[in-house]
Amino acid sequence: MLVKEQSKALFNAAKNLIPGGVNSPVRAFKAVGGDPLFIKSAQGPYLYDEDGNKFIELINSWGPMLLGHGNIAIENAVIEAIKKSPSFGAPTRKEVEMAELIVAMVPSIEMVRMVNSGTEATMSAIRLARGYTGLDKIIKFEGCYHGHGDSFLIAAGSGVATMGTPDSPGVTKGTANDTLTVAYNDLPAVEHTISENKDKIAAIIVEPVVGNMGCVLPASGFLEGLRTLCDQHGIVLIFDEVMTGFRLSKGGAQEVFGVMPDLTTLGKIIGGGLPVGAYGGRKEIMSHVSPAGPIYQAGTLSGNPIAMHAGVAMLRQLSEQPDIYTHLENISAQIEKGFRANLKAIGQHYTINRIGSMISLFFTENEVSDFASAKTSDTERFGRYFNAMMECGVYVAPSQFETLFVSTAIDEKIADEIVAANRKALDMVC
Ligand code: KE4
Repeated sequence: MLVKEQSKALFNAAKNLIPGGVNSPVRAFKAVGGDPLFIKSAQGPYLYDEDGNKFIELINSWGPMLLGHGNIAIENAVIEAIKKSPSFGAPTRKEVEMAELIVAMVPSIEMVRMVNSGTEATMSAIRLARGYTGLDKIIKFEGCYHGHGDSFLIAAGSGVATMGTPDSPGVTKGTANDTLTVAYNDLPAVEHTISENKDKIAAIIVEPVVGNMGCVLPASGFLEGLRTLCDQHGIVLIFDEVMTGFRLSKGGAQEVFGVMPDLTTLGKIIGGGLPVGAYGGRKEIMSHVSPAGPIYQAGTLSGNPIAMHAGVAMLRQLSEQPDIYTHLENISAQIEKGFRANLKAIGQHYTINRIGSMISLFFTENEVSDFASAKTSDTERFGRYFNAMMECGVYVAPSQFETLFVSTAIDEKIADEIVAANRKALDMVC
């Protein structure tokens, strides 16, 4: 059994000071049971908690740590930057470098604005789409998460597609009325929703590969179909690549699938572990953003020098070392193969979805192609699996509806250790 005394004491103290004892809900382990571990440090593929426990980790801080922990180029960049003072609130050379890199790497981006989180990026992109089109409604997909902006905290109503209902107290009915929610991969339902809301829809926002219901891939033709519908109806197509950007390829999902959105939102990897988000796209749309245009958006620490130094150091490595993605594909394929062999060995037919270094093991035998099918997973058994993997020294995401991320710090030997832990944990819970 893991020793958790220090984490327990810290969690008890934290709960009196911070809502739920954490600064982001998923960290509280509510979906899997047990108390969260407080992490002290990390190096390469390993996390070390306050009780000295060591874990191979497959969370990558929910995506950013694509190159593992302790990347020297990023560390040196941050040290260089901090000696010049952390922040000026004025434009800097590094922001121009960052914008040049993003425009060079992400195929559809001609102009980009830096913000401080994925949520800020998606909130801003929606406001821009609404301001640019003069229309109010947006379409999102059930099970896709775009941060905690009011427009996105909307549950799907009953039926194929309907007015959303607030998914959180504090979100107004008015806001919910402007968000239409449709099942992922259901192109006919998108078409139906557009026809039911003629000339009212400003944008469709989608995770081109979903990470937030577990890993779910777009059906063949789905993204292309969204592009066609947006062209036909003058709707702004927004790819939320906060998770897939720079992970699935240096040009993200849009490069992998060859479908170009009008706007792209970015986060996570873009900051190399520091708080950074961005939104960008066609110059014709982006030029409407203040102060170039009338659509307001601002931020005290947007383009922060420390974060820009870290982000540029991250993106330069991804841009200049394409073998990073070959390594991620090979190691992730090895892990998937091992997981499939383990399931076969124990006579389980659970579903595994994977693309590049995004993997999900769903505790259901159904194909998982949308939120309804993802929710057929046995989340109670997943919770026991999560805790069994921790006991076996592997830290996976504390929710069935999250994705595992492989970093370049994981080599073949460590991948074998992950597969061995998976087999032990499956034997313990199945
Ligand atoms: P942030 O505001 O958390 O930086 O980004 C929001 C966001 C936007 N779009 C996508 C596709 C995202 O995955 C996210 C955030 N992802 C979650 C993990 N599923 C962050 C973890 C957390 O909430 O603590």
